[in-house]
Amino acid sequence: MLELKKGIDILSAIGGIQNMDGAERIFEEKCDPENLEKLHFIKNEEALLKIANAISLMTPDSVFINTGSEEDLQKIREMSLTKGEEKALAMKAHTIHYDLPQEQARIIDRTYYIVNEGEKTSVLARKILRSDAFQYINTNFKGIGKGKILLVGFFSRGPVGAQAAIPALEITTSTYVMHSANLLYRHVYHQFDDEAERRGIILTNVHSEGPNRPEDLPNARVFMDRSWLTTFSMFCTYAGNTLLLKKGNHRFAVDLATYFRKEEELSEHMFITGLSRSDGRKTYFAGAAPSGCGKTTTAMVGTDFIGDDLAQLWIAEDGTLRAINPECGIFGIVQDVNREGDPYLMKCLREEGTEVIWTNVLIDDHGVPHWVGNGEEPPKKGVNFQGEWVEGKMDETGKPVPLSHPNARCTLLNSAIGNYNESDAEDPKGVEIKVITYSGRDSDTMPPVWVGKNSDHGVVIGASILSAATATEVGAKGVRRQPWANEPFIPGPLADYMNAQFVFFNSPKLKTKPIMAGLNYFLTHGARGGEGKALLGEKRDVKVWLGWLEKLANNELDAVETPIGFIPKYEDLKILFDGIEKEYPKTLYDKQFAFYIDNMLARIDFQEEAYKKEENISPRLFESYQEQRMGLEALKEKYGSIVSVDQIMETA
Ligand code: SPV
Ligand code: MN
Repeated sequence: MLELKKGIDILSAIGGIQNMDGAERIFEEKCDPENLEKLHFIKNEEALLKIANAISLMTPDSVFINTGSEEDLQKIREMSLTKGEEKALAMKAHTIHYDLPQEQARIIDRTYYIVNEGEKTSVLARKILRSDAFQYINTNFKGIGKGKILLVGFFSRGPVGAQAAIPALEITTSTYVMHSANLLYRHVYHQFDDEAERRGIILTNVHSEGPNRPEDLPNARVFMDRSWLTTFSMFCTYAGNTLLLKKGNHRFAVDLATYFRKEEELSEHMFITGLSRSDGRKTYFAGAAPSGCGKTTTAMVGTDFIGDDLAQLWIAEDGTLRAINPECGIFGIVQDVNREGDPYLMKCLREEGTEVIWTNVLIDDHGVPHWVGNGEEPPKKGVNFQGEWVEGKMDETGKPVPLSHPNARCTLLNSAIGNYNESDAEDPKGVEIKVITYSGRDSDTMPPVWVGKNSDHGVVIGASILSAATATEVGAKGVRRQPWANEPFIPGPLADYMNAQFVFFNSPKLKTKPIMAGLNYFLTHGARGGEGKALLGEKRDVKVWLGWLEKLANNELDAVETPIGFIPKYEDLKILFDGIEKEYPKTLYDKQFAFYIDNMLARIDFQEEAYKKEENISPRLFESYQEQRMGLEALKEKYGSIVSVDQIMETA
């Protein structure tokens, strides 16, 4: 069990400021009159002490208070250009920021939870004892802000007043990090005191890039103090390592939901998007996918886009499942974003009118960004994440350097995106979620879409996500388990998190239960009797899978019952494919939905074995696996190891 405020508060212990007099003294020393006045508007003492101690710890030359006013936002844009963390591009309001070549993703080998003696964490996570973290921060972080301006911003993770929204401080010497926060999070400087009071907690994030040289990267650390809801990040710039309002605070939100709001809230690595029909019916989805597996793309398929990365879910008074996006912008992967698949994003990226921070893409001689898979003619040279680039450039190991890094991203406001439903996204009551999806990068086993038979089944779909490594983590390799696609962000034991999922989705308080589905866009021809790694599906098919789920959630069609859950009938998909003007031959359906029973059984064995190694995993998981296994074995006995949907229907 997690305990808050346990052990020493490292920030205040090293900062050394214990009371408001001390805080005021350091504010007066480091703030000019204008910034001092801005700071004086904030009355919450916990926040002020955190800020004072961050100043004392990092000893910057001065402090800039970011109120979120247009003037302050503009100041930060200008500071970033002057300092050189960003450069202006040809398009108005577009800039480029480069992370060090060796820091193009989350540095999971240098990311730790700070724990107290005896505290359990996820077996997949790294942890560091509080006393060791204290030493590290005291040695490496103290004085890191010398010669720099420290920026302080007041944000909310979610619309003001939403039950799941949490106020958070971003304290950083990096203008790029603060500029990104300005686009990704809601400023609540004016409501900060009230929100802190209402929620009873605040989250604190302290970062400095330091000298930002490759030689400092081995010393880079991301520390998350679970007990004091404070993050520390040093010697790095990639937003996933530094803008800890995002994944750092998401990890705290997972803890808070799991240990303090069980049966009330969940905190998920999910997009939120809706489908509206011409008759006014609107159905919202929340969907999990591991980083770099098409979450943004799926979210953009909706007519009512709300968010592409994170969702805070809760059971409302009326028994519905509600969700908010803690963010208000996207930090999206640009690789393979093109006119055909992502028209809304392309408009933001290629036409004037949107503020965009680009990272780690190629900039040509005309100040225009380019990236892999954009469907345009690529330039022959430019500057990218590894410096000067020419076509055919090799790295030191003789591997070709791609035009842009596969984890290169663009940061922009959701309100710039054509299908964003801003009024629903800003509603503190959240949107009602009727469909939950879980997906991974699975080349050979699961069909494009299937739906759990009940809540337990649904939870097990989430628990069983499996995915190939992507470029979003430095050094990641191979295929691995990705429970709920949230595993990199679950601080405590997986058993606790899983238990909270079972309790939440089976709760009698949840009167309108969502359907819970698996999605897989990554089946290959090779895995279905053909040749090679080419995918059986295309990006535009996502509309069909979501469309089918929309109809199912609204009780408009029946599905085929199978041991793994419900799958679509060919005729229903055919109609939906007609809707996107695509041929959908029965032969393709047969390939996509045939059961390759041995693969499915091997998958169950693999998951079961892994979960058996962990303590206290709910028996519900094993019961569900066993039930699926028995059903699959019965099919195999009757039809052999490859079973068509027609055969499955015959059995039913
Ligand atoms: C992800 O990798 O899941 C992201 C980007 O959304 S990061 O900020 O690195 O987490
Ligand atoms: Mn993510």
